[in-house]
Amino acid sequence: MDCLFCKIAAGEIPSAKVYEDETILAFRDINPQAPTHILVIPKAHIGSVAELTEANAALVGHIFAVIPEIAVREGLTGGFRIVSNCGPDAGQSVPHLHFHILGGKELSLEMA
Ligand code: DGP
Repeated sequence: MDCLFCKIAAGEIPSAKVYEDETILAFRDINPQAPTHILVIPKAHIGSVAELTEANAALVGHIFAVIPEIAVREGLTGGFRIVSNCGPDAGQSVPHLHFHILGGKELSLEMA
């Protein structure tokens, strides 16, 4: 499949990795919106949150168990935000499920 994040997951396109295991990868966003801006993706292709089902519960749980570890390692003591844009109205630009970790400054509360 011609998917940018599948290629990053496979190591075919380089990325600044911050965490990797058998099922997920975290790497720095190429266009950071905050001092710390990391993307967490499953290695297997899932298009977005809209495609998640109960079958993905363990994977999503794993992602959300690793996110706090990354936050500690990145020194995000003041907090952080998790964002997952889903579909065109949300501005999703890469159609492979990803969770943004944003932190390192006081973030704007603007939501829309
Ligand atoms: P979204 O707009 O929510 O689909 O987020 C996609 C993010 O992916 C966006 O913040 C920029 C980032 N991105 C796009 N291409 C690359 C890339 O080749 N490498 C990295 N590290 N990040 C990328």
